Amino acid sequence: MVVARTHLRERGVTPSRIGRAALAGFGGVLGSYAVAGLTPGFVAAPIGGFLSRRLPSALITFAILFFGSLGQTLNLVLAILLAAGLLAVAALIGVAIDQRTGRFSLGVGTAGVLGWLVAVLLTSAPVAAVGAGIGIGIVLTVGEVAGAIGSTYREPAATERRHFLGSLAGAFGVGLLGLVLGRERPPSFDAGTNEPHSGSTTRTPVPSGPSGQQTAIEALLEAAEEKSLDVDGIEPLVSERFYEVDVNPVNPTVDAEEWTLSVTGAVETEFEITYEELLDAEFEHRFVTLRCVGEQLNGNQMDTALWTGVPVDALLDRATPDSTCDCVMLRAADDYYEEFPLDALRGGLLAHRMNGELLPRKHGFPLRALVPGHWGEVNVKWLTEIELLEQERDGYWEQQGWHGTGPVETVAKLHAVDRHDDGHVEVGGHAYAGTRGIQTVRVSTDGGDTWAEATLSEPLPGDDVWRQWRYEYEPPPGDHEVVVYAIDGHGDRQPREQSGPFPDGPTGWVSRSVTGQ
Ligand SMILES: Nc1nc2c(c(=O)[nH]1)N[C@H]1C(S)=C(S)[C@@H](COP(=O)(O)O)O[C@H]1N2
Ligand SMILES: [Mo]
Repeated sequence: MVVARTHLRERGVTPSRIGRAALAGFGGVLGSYAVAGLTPGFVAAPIGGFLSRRLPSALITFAILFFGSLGQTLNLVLAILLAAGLLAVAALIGVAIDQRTGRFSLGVGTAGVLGWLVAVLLTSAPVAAVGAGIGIGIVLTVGEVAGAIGSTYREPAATERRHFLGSLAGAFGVGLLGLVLGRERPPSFDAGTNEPHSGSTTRTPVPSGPSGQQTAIEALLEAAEEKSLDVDGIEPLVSERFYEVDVNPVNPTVDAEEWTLSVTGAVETEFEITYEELLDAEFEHRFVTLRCVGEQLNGNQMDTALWTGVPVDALLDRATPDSTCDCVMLRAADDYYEEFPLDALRGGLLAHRMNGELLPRKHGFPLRALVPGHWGEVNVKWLTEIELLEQERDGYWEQQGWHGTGPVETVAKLHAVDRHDDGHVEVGGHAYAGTRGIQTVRVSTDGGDTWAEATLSEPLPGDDVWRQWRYEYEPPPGDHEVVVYAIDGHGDRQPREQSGPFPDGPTGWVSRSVTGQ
């Protein structure tokens, strides 16, 4: 240990210099963020993707169940630390060269170029990688300048300290720059708008919307608003905040002009279709609900939107499937893949618009699959390939032990408990049973002894969409238990037996203790 340390010191590697290199490493990450934003060009993005693919599946499942989307944030933080570490090594080599040759410009130049190289190797994005090199360069240079000011009059230790503090200031500077510039990215389409971001140079065409269809969409959305029950604390029939679940911490940025969708594998004719051809194809608007198999029973990962897209059957017929297993694998630009029966895909929609806007990046721009009545995970975003298989295979989540490729479980959620001025209590939520539809929702306010029927929202057009329910009652004195369950369109009651989300979705009746008068 001691020998190694002296050895390192002889080579010009001191704790303070390691500190400066570490700061320069962070400077590199921040510089990369300033240029690339949260896109695949960001140095931490491929590391995050690697982590979510290579971490033990038990750990991933644990993170999803206990941290939810926080798990993704933890993954990103870890990826940023690792990226900073790699870039710090580049910076340290530069610092050592400076020390041995006495030529700072040679040292900082080497560090910058090595940092750039590391970023290119990680992201394969040579232009965006320049940000990493510049970030390292700025931190080392500010540190050098700070240390050099009046250094002849000071103790060497004080100079070292100045070097370090200067580097810290440099890293802060690059960080501020990163926050300002990085948030302007990506130069693609962001959630909820179909405007390219300001200052972007994207060449992606921005279709003005299916001509004359915008009014049809508006009319449908308006009708949905009118049908929404007026209950405080529950989402309207078209969700205002649509949940998001991704396997990678950074979403892919797909250039629609370069993008194609191919239909491959066990088919008579393989073919490829461009974004333009897809927008020209006949489309329809559908209200569709999605629900994640990994959510808690009364969780918030169930939402509805009005989607515009091309019925998938048209493409399947054109390819003429010849699959012995009658199964299909959907693949995506983020290396995600899910396998399930071909029959489930039939009748599905390939959506390129959501609530009238171009599909937002986080929901799969330019194209996502909507598979009627099935758990969210097979509704593949950033779709690039529909492969007809000869043999069944596991998808991404099934390799992690999940069984989430089937139809959704029936659920009635309880999200609102509102007290009215007249002393009444109003409870409400959403109920969803995939393509089986919702027939009835029943509510008990005495822990399940007696039951009453809830009021349901008028059904939306579409056969894979939720309904809202509400129920008003005069509360008894003291605490009481409100319990709710749904009956699906086949007349089947939501299973009562409680189970957690892993591996095939949560089951049971939602119940909640309410304090009475
Ligand atoms: N390409 C790709 N598609 C994906 C995912 C993903 O990580 N990558 N997540 C899946 C999961 S688990 C769910 S629940 C839904 C969520 O869709 P949303 O993020 O639009 O709500 O997308 C599915 N499609
Ligand atoms: Mo999911």
